[in-house]
Amino acid sequence: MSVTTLDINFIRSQFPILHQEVNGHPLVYFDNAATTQKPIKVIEALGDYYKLHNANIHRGAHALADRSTGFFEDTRKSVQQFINAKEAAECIFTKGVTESINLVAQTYGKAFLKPGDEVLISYMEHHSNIVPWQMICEETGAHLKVIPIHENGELDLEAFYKLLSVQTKIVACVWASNALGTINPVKEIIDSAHKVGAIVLLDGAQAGSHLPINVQQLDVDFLTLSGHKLYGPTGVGVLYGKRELLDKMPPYQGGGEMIKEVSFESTTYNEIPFKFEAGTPNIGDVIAFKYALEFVNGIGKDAIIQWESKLLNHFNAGIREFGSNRIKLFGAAKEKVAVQSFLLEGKHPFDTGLLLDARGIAVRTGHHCTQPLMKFFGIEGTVRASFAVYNTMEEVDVLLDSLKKMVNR
Ligand code: C6P
Repeated sequence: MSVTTLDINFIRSQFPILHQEVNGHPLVYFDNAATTQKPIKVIEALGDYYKLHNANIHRGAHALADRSTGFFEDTRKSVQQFINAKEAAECIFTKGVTESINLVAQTYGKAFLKPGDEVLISYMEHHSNIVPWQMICEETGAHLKVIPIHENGELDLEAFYKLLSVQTKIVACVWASNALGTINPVKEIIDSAHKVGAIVLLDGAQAGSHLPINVQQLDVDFLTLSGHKLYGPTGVGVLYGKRELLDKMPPYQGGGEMIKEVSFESTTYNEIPFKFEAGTPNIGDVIAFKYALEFVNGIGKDAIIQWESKLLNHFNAGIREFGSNRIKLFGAAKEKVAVQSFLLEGKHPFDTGLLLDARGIAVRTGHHCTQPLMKFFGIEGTVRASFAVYNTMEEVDVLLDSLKKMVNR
């Protein structure tokens, strides 16, 4: 589908939540980087699971258990196709990106990092891609190194190459920044890291719903996704890992499902992906997640990114047009997903957020879980508008109009 054939009204009709008033105004939902809204098929699939199929998976010898197991594993196959993994077994279900990164840090990191090794992250990471590495570096004696960025929000690649060395064992980098929108040159990062023998983990939280994903072509070692930022339910995430790495990693948690044989003397572990899925998983939400992937596939990532870029460009052009120097934009990378951070001069971001909320406009305010990045810009936080495929130009105009009134006040 191309943008010219994108039927936004039809797309919006699939999202019941969008058709309501907030504070006396039609809801304008621009907090999509925090979580996207869910299409009706996802909501219905979750309801149907509890109404019709509910059973624990991979265990029971009865029809409901069989059915639930089948649906659960169908989603795994959909994820495999969505990211073009070689095998479905390389796709592990987690709670979200946060858990996926912690899993890698606490298993791969714990097993393979030694004192003096280095883990490279960037200045624009979300706390979820900072703190787990800090924790494991402290435990193993490895060092955490940080790739600086430029004022426009792009990664300083020259500095990256200077930091990269044979000591580098892991490069953990955000694919698309949640605070600035910057799309990082991940293929270049992966290829360079591999040349020094390092593995690469990509934080795909903001890439999942916007960018085409092909893990084999990227040759990425680990990729993390959150279902709820991808039109799916909360509590579902994905950790993709290459089989050769997952096979040699110790398990994350012990319990049911992740074992082959247990005795009081010793335990043997299950194959991937089950080795990393201890206990009863979030069955219903995983099953419903398949319909979110179908929603995205039905439109196509190319059409999504084209439409969202139009929304972003319209917003930025509108800001420039009202010619005020009382609004400052953060994040001017050449390659961006549809996320725009800004500040109104003299106004705390939270106050701007409240004023917008009074007009029915939902944006996020604050540090966006990127405190080191905010420190780099010398600010406490920003107001962030983040767009999704169901947003319209008219909605962007509503935001622009509200901001215009605020700056001219
Ligand atoms: N960012 C935002 O409003 P979880 O919470 O595990 O699904 O995702 C964590 C996470 C990791 N990396 C990036 C780049 C992210 O954007 C997020 C979540 C939300 O920006 C909530 S802080």
